[in-house]
Amino acid sequence: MSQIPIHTPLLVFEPNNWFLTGKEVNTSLKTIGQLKGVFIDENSRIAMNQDLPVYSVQTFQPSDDSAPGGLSIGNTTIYPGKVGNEFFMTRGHLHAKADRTEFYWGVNGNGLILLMNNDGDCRVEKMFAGSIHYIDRFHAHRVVNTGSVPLSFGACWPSDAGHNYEIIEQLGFTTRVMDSKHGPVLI
Ligand code: S6P
Ligand code: ZN
Repeated sequence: MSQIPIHTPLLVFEPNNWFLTGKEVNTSLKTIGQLKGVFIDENSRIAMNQDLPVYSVQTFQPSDDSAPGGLSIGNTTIYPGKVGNEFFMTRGHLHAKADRTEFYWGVNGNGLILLMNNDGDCRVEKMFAGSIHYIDRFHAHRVVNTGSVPLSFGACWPSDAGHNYEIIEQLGFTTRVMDSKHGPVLI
């Protein structure tokens, strides 16, 4: 009989609820109350239930190693909903080390990913179960749920990338995704 042990994997991606399970998975929730200034219609946001979940983020960083060469993986689920006419979305960020790249892949639902370069030009791609998105160096990234079911997507990025949210708070994205009687529109 073989002496070589067979281990269980570090992580499991649950296909039924799109959740990562594993010992050191970190899970956090962003609620309406935590997203001040993110949506264009701040009065509508203030009038909503502040505890309403907008998106959940799960991340796993192997052995807490943020040295160059390490990778992190995560899963984000954006619930369906709107603030005013603007669809629920992530805050969006540039990496603190802005030359770090990332992959996103769609797992469930429908939406759009916004990829904005240093000049403020936005590339918009459709996101759906099976779609794969390359986030190039120096590109801020945000995902918008334009559908009526949760939009879930996976992500894999260099562990030393970090997050720069301040730049988005100051400058915002040049493209927003609003609902209209003809469906989602970019403004
Ligand atoms: C990390 C990666 C994702 C996002 C997550 C939430 O580099 O891009 O894990 O952190 O989708 O988005 P945000 O913009 O609120 O961090
Ligand atoms: Zn990122």
